[in-house]
Amino acid sequence: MDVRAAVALEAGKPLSIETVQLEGPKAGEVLIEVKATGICHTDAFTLSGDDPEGLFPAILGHEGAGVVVDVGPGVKSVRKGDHVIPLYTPECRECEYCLNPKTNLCQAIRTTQGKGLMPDGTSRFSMNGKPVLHYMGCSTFANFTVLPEIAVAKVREDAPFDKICYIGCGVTTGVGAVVNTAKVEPGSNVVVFGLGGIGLNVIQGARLVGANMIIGVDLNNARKPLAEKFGMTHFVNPKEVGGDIVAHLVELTKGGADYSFECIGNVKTMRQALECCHKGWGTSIIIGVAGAGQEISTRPFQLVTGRNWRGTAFGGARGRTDVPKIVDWYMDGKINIDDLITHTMPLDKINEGFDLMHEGKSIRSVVIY
Ligand code: NAD
Ligand code: AHE
Ligand code: ZN
Repeated sequence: MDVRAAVALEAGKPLSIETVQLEGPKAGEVLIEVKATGICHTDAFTLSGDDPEGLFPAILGHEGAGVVVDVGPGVKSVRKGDHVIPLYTPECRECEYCLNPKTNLCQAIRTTQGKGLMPDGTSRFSMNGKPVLHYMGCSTFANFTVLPEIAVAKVREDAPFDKICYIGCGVTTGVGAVVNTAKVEPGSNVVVFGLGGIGLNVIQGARLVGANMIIGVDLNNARKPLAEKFGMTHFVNPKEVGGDIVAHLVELTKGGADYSFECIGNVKTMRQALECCHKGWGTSIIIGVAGAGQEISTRPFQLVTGRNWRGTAFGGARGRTDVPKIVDWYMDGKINIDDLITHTMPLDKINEGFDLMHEGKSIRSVVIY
């Protein structure tokens, strides 16, 4: 079938709105009509050419919501008409990783997914007779897409697509990093580096679990009012701190953060996030994705003296199990998504969504099909 897609033809160029061809679902796959998709910083990261796994031409987008319109042979867990959220971290419930409670990183299809292909090693998308690659197993910058059934979470039908699409990445990543990965205890002091689409969800997760101080760090002062609305108690702009940001944060927390979260993707702020943690027990969680060739560093003494350095993907969530629950949290008013969706646009204006992100004017832009 013909579908409308924003195609990443090459690194560093705007997306190109094209009609591409999409094959129907094969065994174990489902065809989804995508109703809405968020634009995450990771899409911009891959489009920039900094992603070692970035391949072109590809259809980016991994933060969507839609409806199942067809299923391939053998599909059992969803059927036509189901409302679903695509999962870039699938949940097969059978692999060594799914059977280990210590991780959410299902590896059932990771190898082909990283090559922009479906599990059978081929692409369902093509343009002018040539294959166009999938992205993170989702490719939500197309109005229809095909996914393996293990990579969709069935969600309730009264939830609005243009809001719950954000649960496909940003909301789950931020809130999940607090709840699943760090397991932040009530009364903890928390520092969040980067108050964008991920960091603000870390902040609302920290408030949800009853954190004490919630310190937000960002170069953009315009982030302050919204972050306060989501639970931030103190704001720090590193440009306005006279001197060392780490020393400033350690003083503010009277000894260091119990938990810090890096939500930028900058290896320098990753080091600051670790080093502002409390001696003896502080834990820093890396969420930000850094470009090819970047490496983190610190004095090993920081770890010898009890700080912990960890990372998280998709907030430690097991998508088919946890995503429907997060949709319930939203529908029950436990978490706020609406105020983070600052802009909406049709597909043919998607490049404006990337511009707004780079200019620091948006938190989340959502494309509505
Ligand atoms: P965003 O662009 O919305 O937000 C980034 C924020 O960081 C902005 O507010 C910006 O002003 C601030 N910032 C930039 N440089 C800074 C600096 N040096 N000091 C302080 N603040 C600075 O991006 P996002 O969508 O929130 O994504 C954040 C990061 O998380 C990206 O690297 C993205 O790729 C990554 N990410 C990771 C996962 C995961 O599963 N691990 C999931 C989603 C996104
Ligand atoms: N491909 C990159 C890494 C990108 C990355 O770390 N992706 C996160 C999700 S970011 C969502 O916005 C992730 O889930 N990672 C785990 C995985 O298996 O990809 C690189 O550096 O090669
Ligand atoms: Zn994302």
